Amino acid sequence: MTDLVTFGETMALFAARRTGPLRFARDFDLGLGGAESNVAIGVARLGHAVRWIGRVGADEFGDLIRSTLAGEGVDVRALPDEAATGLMIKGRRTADHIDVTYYRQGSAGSRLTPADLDPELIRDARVLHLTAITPALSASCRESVRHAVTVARAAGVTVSLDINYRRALWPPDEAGAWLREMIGQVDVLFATEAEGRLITAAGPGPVGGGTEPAELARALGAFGPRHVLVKLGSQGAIEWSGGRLLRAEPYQVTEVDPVGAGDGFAAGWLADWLAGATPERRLETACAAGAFAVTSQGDWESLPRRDDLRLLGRDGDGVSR
Ligand code: KDG
Repeated sequence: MTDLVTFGETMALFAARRTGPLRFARDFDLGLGGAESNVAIGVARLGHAVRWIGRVGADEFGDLIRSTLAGEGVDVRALPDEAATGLMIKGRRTADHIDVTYYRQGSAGSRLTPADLDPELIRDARVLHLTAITPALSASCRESVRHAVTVARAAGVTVSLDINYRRALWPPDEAGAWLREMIGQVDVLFATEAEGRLITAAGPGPVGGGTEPAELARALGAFGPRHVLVKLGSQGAIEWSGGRLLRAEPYQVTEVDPVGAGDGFAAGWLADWLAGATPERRLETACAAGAFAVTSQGDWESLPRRDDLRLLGRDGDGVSR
């Protein structure tokens, strides 16, 4: 049995080393990024059996994705496609601002279809983890999400959704409408405040969402999810579960690259949910994993293993001997 199954697009990622306009970047680090595969790596590092499904091109980048995920202990189902692997470019316009550009239209990853998702692979898992990036990629990707959720729900598999809103891929009203259609079928919802408001502001619904994060979390819970996680950045995070509100403070770390923090958070929470940790512990682990994610270049490279979690102790002196 797999603990968690996920699918989506993973791209080759070129990250500029130099700060300034991208056209002057000269040197790039080559890696990979994909919200779902970032979570897969994070959950695998925290000790669980994870499977990732997606399409990749018959190119060097497809091989990079296959071998990197396998090296991280993820069971990779990378289906070969005639289209090229998508690309993501990270420029550092200033030391504090990263510009992400995608070259993913018609990419291998966007050509995933429901037929690529063997129902047995979904039924075999305890959690199906999704993001709302996938439905924004193509009609067949949107259908694939619907198919996977139907299979998961019929089999009693817990459905997790991280909104991960990408303005470059679809406008807010379209994303909001899709999310409102979907949210009633989701057990665990991850959102930033702005993402949560895509749902509560998108039309008539159970409640308005209010201005306070706690009110927003409750409002999102009224749509159906059993667990609602609202990420508050420098304010930490809150969780609304079973009528109970939990709050966690952020960990103070030096931020090098903020991309991937949300995936780290989701990975930490899901790993501890799978491990049967207390609600307080899993929210702490989520915050810690999210904090680790920003401590180095790359969307997932600095995600923690179990042993690393203690390094962020709130009262440590920053040295291991
Ligand atoms: O959360 C980080 C991801 O966004 C990144 O790794 C790539 O999936 C990606 C996307 O669409 O931005």
